[in-house]
This record gives sequence, C-alpha cells and structure tokens, in this order.
Amino acid sequence: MLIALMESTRTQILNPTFAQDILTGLSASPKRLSSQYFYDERGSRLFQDIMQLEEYYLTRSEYEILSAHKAAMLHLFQPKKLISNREEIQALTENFFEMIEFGAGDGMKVKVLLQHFLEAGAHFKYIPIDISGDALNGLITDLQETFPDLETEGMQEEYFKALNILKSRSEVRKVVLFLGANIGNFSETEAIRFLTHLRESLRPDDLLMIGFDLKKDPNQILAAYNDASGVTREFNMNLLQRINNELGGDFDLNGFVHYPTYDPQSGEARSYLVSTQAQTVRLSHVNAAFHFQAWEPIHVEISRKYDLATIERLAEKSGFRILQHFFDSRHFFVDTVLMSNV
Ligand code: AVI
Repeated sequence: MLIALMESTRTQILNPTFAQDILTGLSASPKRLSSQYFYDERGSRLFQDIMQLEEYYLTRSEYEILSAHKAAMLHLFQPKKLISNREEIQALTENFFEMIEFGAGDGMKVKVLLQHFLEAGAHFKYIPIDISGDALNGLITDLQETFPDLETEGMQEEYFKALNILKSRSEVRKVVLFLGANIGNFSETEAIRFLTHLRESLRPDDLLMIGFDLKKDPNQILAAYNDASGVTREFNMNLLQRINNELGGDFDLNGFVHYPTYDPQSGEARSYLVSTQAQTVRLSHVNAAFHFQAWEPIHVEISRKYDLATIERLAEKSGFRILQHFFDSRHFFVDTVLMSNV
C-alpha cells in the first residue's frame, strides 16, 4: 500500500501533464486520447518499424522529394537579401542560414539535404529540436560521425521556446523544417494555431517547409494505417500499455480492437481503440476508474490528408504565403515552402 502510494506520488510528479490529459480524455464523451502520447520508448521503436512498412508510403515519398529537389531547396533556402544589421552582413554575403528541424527523429530524411548542402559548399548550421534528450543526443553523435564538417547544435526544448532563443540570438535567416506529415496529426484549428504561433516566432525573411500527405486512393491511405503485419495495431495498443505502465492501469489489451477509418471527403484518417465488451478500467496511481460500454470507442489519432486548395487555405489563415510545392513522382506527398505574408 505504502509502495503503491509512493509510486503514485512519484508518477504524478514525473509526468503530471500526461496523467491529467489521460484523465481528461477518458472522462470525456466521446472518449479520446492524444496521439502525442504514442511515443514512449516502445512507441518510438514501433514508429520506426512503421516507416519501413510496405503499406506506409509516406516516408518513402518524402525521401524521394528531398532526393529529387535538394538542389532547388538549397537555392530557395539561401538568403539573397542584405539586411541592415552590420554584424550580419558578413554572414549574409556568404548566404549563411540556420536550418532548424522540429522533431528530427533519426534524421534519416534530412541527411539527404545535409549531404547535398555540404557537397555544394553551402554555409549553414543544422539545428534539430526535440523534447527527448536521448533521441537528440543519438542524432547529434551520428551526424558528427557521418558529416565531420557539419556545423550542428541540438536543442532539447519545446519548439517555440527554442525558436525564441534562436531568434533573439541572431538575425540570420532561419529555415524551419516540419516534415513527416506531422501537421496531419493536428485538427484544423490546432494546425492554424500552431502555424500562426510559428509565424509570430519568425522574422519576415525566414522560411518554413512543411510535409503534407496528399489525398489519394482511399484504399491505399487506409492500408497505411492498417498494415497486414499488425505493427500499426501494436503502435496504437501501446498507448493503453503505456497507461498501464505509468499510471498503474489495468487495461486488458485483448478487450480492445484497433479500428482505423478514412473519410475521402474531409481527408481525415482516424484511428480508434474499441472496447469489445462492457468493462471497467482502473488507474491505481491516480485513483481513477472508467467504465466502457460494449463497442465504445476511444479516438486516439487523426492523420489528416490534404489537397492543394486546403493547404492554400491553411497558409492564408495562418498568415503565410506559398513559395513553392515540391512533389514526389506519384504526387502522393508534398513538401511546401512558405514565407510570412504579413
Ligand atoms: C507521425 N505521424 C505523421 C504518423 C501519421 O502517419 O499520422 C503517425 C502514425 N500513426 C500511425 N501510423 C503512423
């Protein structure tokens, strides 16, 4: 009992936001959990496996875009304008820029750009930002070994906090990369709020490149979230396992099924975990219990697919204008470069 109590206190202190969000989501009607919590250690490993799946076309499509358009991207990213600050003139005459990546992961895709930029003699610094220190340290060590000449600095910070630090440090052009269709995991309102905040954290000459997964054959999209080998099912189920591990939950994973859907009209791929029976789940570390009716769903993820008109609208509503779209050969995916419009 005492041990349970101590464990409870420790867990709450370690991750109070997680505990609060899970309690709020399971108390809501309909029940929902945020997909941001998929990525504990096991979840991050499962996501690496997903990116290798035959059905998960997203990563390969974006890799193709970066490989095919790396020279054009460099041309766009290098600043051409002089600005008034004297200290910056030296840097700008050398076309210096800082390439900042949100959530770089293992850096597999960005390495295509880094290698090309170095070979082309570009003058830039690569700054990956991640809240996970382990992921970041692993990436920086790997990059230093692979590219000894690369100027790089990892920042273990919340995205906007890191951007504000960088903005106050120097006026050199910043190019922010938000790749991997991560924007698709936001609702429309969240995406507009995120992009507006991002624009406000940048200077007018800075750039943003976002990876959007595009609308395509609905069967192909659905298969990407329902792979034959069941890795995506495991990935989703792991959220319940994480709640068991961190909040003392007693979710019986056999009492839930993974159920992905895709609506070709809204472009929303949604994933649910559906309770196969009436059951009560207890979270002992936070002293809470939740009842599930038979076939009651928990909404766990949205992965939004875009068309160009919707991207245009999103940019406009967040105060950006589109400079260029870079597509893969099948037009499955697009990396869009944006600049502030205000
Ligand atoms: C990280 N994010 C863009 C992935 C996606 O496609 O929405 C996460 C994912 N969920 C299931 N498979 C992959």
